[in-house]
Amino acid sequence: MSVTNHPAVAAFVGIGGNLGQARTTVLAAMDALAQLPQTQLIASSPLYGSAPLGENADGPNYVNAVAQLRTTLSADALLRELHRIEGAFGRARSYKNAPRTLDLDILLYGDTVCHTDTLTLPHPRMHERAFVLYPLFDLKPDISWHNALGQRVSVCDLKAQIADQDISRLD
Ligand code: PH2
Ligand code: MG
Ligand code: MG
Repeated sequence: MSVTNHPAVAAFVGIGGNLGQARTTVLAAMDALAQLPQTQLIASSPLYGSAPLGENADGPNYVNAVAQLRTTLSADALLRELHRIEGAFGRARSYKNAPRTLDLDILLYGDTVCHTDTLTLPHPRMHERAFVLYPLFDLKPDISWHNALGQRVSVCDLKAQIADQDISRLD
């Protein structure tokens, strides 16, 4: 791994899984994030359980959490590392929203707004998902970012809008 002079940014990573021992996997994924080069794990959210959400989404309930990182990896390098960790936990890629052992998504990477073939930032669906917004709120209740329309949105306002989604905090 080459050392870069990329400035340190705060990155938030969504963690989820619904196959196998999902709770154990999510906790192990936190440890794997803490081991990443050029990266510190700043905070990890509580765990949440919820039914699979989205088109074709099925299988057992998900376990989800969010990790806050400080990293000098570029967003692309971080994404590569996340894919590597997913692979180490047996992640297979079949159809969109297929059940999975481990999903690691970059939600926010500093203030970066981008849309490429491989990465869209902020995560294009995070604003509508309780399983992202609840743990993100736990970590940083005052966080806000720009959505795809360039409007500033806050986790606090968004969380109020998705209050109808069924989600429970796991202990
Ligand atoms: N991830 C998906 C699709 N649906 N539902 C829940 N509850 N949690 C997830 O992490 C999740 C999902 C695709 O990444
Ligand atoms: Mg995902
Ligand atoms: Mg993913």
